[in-house]
Amino acid sequence: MGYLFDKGRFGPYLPYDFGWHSPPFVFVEPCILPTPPVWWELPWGFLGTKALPLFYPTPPCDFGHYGGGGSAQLLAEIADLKHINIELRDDIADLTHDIQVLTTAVHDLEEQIDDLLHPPPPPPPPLEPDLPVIQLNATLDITATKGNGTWINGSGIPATGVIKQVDGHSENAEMFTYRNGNTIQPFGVDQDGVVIFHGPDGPQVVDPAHGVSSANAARGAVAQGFSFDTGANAPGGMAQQAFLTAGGQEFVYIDLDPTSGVSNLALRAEYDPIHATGSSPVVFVAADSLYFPEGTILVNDNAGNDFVVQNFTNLAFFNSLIDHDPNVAGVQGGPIAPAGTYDFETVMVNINGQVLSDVHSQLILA
Ligand SMILES: [Ca+2]
Ligand SMILES: [Ca+2]
Repeated sequence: MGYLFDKGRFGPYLPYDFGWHSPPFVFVEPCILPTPPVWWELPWGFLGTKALPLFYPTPPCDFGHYGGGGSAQLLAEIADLKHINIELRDDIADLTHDIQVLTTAVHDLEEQIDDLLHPPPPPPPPLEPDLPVIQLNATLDITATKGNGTWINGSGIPATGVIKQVDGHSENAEMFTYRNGNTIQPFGVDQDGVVIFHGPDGPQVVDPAHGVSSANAARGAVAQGFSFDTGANAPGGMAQQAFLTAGGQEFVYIDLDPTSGVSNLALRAEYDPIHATGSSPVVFVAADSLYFPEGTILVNDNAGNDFVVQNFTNLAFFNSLIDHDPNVAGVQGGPIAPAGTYDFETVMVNINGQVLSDVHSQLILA
């Protein structure tokens, strides 16, 4: 299909050769032909399989100034003679419309080609399930205390100054202290939500500035506490026995790698009143076989009650597992609680396997 414009308003001028050998033309006689003429090259594939170049006038231009009725008849006769399909159009509005249709079609095709050449990127991975906000300088739920503002564990450890996440009746809390001394407040929280603590390396020494009145060469200067409560915001919740035997899980990950790398001793809670020696019926066993055979009971003196299990751990307990010289292959021994960076993470998983909370801290000893 080619479009010719005439109807007495466009002049009798025909482009040379008029497309018998070259593609069909849309021809508009301008009052003043641009020099050189303006050609609009439309791509192949529209209006059949032929290219469609256009003359177009330089506005303003009086189309009505030219032509005569004879030109339309002439064009029709030529078209008939040459067996080409020509549609005579009336006015420039038709041409504008046609160009708009073509432009839209070209744009659509360009978008399709672009989609083929540049497929969209794969969708992002699913987001982590939303975890409760990490609360800093928080206080243990009263069910995880002796009722007098202290942890159930130990004697007189304040229930304030913990970090924790709470989901319904579950509370997952951690605390760092100068052992037998003051609570340590976080240095900061990194972009991944890891709460950073600073403390002294080496054994517990007399440190009045931090409330430590006695030394203990067999313990690191910093103690790491954790508390799992399945009956917070009472009444309600599940007893530890019901929670753990129904598939609920509680994990403690104790990093024993002094470097910025992580090598966790993974502990998993088990309801085990036979082996538990503290006020909690829960013990912690090796959750994997990295350091001990999986299932080995490692911590059985936990404090707590029917709903709570809590304890304080210390890097001195695991000193034989710590590689004091990362520059030499194998594990080299050395003094307790060596300077370094130790992650500490506590995780609660509900009976349906969904993570309830994940409190992740990092203790930097120097
Ligand atoms: Ca580390
Ligand atoms: Ca080493």
